[in-house]
Amino acid sequence: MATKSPVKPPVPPVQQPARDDGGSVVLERRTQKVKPPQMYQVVMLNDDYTPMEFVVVVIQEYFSKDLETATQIMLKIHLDGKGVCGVYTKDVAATKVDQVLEAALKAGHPLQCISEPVE
Ligand code: TYC
Repeated sequence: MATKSPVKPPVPPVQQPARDDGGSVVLERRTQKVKPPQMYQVVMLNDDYTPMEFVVVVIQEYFSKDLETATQIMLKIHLDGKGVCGVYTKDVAATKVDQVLEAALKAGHPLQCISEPVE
């Protein structure tokens, strides 16, 4: 004769909706697990040799700025020693830096730029 194996109580599934006192089903609030990515700013540095016109063209071309905005950014760099050209995810910022350095090298200008995490 077959004997019945003892019935185990069902294991409650993880993350079941909870019940409040009134018998209604409520969803528990969960802490946000997904954070926005760390952003990086591309900072262009001043030097005494790169022509202003070249810097303006580079800012327009690689940072999608109009002539007026690019000119303002270039003048800020010229006066303050450095300036932010744009803010991107890490990979995009690194690509922008590469593009600017390659364009400067090709044109024979010492223009430098870096990317750094935004605080
Ligand atoms: N200082 C340069 C000049 O007087 C112009 C310049 C501006 C160079 C911005 C670099 O990132 C720069 N010709």
